[in-house]
Amino acid sequence: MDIRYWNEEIETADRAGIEKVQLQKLRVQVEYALKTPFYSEKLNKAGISSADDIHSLADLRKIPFTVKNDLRESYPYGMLAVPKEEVVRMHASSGTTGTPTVIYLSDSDLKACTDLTTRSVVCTGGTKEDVFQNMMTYGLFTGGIVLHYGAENLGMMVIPASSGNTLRQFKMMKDFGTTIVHATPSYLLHIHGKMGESGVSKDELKFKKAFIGAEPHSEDIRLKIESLYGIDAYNSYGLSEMNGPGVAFECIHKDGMHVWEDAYIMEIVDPDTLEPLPDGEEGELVLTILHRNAMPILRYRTRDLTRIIPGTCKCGRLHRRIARIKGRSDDMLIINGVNVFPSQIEEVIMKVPEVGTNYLIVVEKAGELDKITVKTEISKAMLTDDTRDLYKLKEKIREKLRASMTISPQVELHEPGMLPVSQGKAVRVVDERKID
Ligand code: DLL
Repeated sequence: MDIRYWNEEIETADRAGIEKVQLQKLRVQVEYALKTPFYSEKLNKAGISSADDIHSLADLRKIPFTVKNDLRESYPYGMLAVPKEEVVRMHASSGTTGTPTVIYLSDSDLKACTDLTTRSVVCTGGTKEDVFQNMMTYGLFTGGIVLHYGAENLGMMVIPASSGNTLRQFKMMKDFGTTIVHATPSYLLHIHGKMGESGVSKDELKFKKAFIGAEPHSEDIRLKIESLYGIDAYNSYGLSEMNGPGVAFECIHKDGMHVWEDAYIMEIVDPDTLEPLPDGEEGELVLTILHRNAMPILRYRTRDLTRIIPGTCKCGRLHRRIARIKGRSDDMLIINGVNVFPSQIEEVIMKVPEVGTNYLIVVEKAGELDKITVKTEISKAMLTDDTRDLYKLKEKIREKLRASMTISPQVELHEPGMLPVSQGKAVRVVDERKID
């Protein structure tokens, strides 16, 4: 197989080379972090008042962890390390319209981020001759625009299709000769069922590769996508706090995702004790971004569970690989690529006076897509045989959920006392999807 690099020197650097770059960059990030009220307090408490307090990579462990809530509490500009005029881009995590987690990039941050997504595309064998149809959502989400920039930087023709409008997706694929698609795995599977309706047949497409990510999926899902379309599908991992896609990507060997270690320091920790785990053991991924001058984030608890794959990859890159994400150490649900916390749902429904005290969130597969149902008891006062009132209430709850999250769940109303009550800790979520 033909191995190509985007930046051969750094991609094939040995451990000592990678660690040297990491230390240099970490020290710069600490200097930037100290300019923010949030980190200056945190770092000073930990005995770090300048980059000179970071002598080796082992000193990283002196730095306290950062969590999602820290970003929320610093909203909107509490973690900004440069004057606002130096910011050229912002993004927010998918999902909530409550207080979002927002990130900011300076011009040099954006260039570094784009370089990583170009590198990611190249490591799957993508070239400037490819036509790239980006079916990830644009908007505040990183999925669309961040990979868009990377593909464009390589010189590919980019079709900023975004998600939705399935029949047009196939028409564009046919008309423009799309060779690579970027989408969530559930969306790619979902649209396959509509190909017939679009009047386009597989033989009319030049489709060769897909980048799939933004949500957990199993090896079986990848194989299914590959065989349905007759393509290669590459797993892509990232999170908005760390610039979105381009944190870790599979290369042509599809044997785990290379974490770009000149750009991120990764640690795998025990989610309970937060102690580091050796390579090969599964734990929570903690990431420090190494080029984010506008908004440094140090030792971020991703909550994603994975392990480092021991050994080196045949592609020659020594950036270590992580296994596909096994789950999360918190209760965040990912519904068709959109992040949803059960607490957000609770907050919305409990503000509706007609709603009783017990509720249950059920997540399952409906065809290839995820389906979420919010089952809620109604209050005694609401008990009625008038189906119109119940219908109106259902619609009201649904509308409120839709307005506060970017998903539209099914709503089911139940009589008081009809939903199961657990003996111990309340079970609020039943997730019937399986990821192996
Ligand atoms: O999902 C960024 C992204 C966009 C990644 C496009 C890949 C492709 P967020 O909305 O902040 O950002 O969601 C991040 O999604 O912490 C994981 O739990 C989950 N996730 C992302 N990629 C994968 C993957 C984007 N390949 C959260 N496998 C992360 C499993 C994934 N889970």
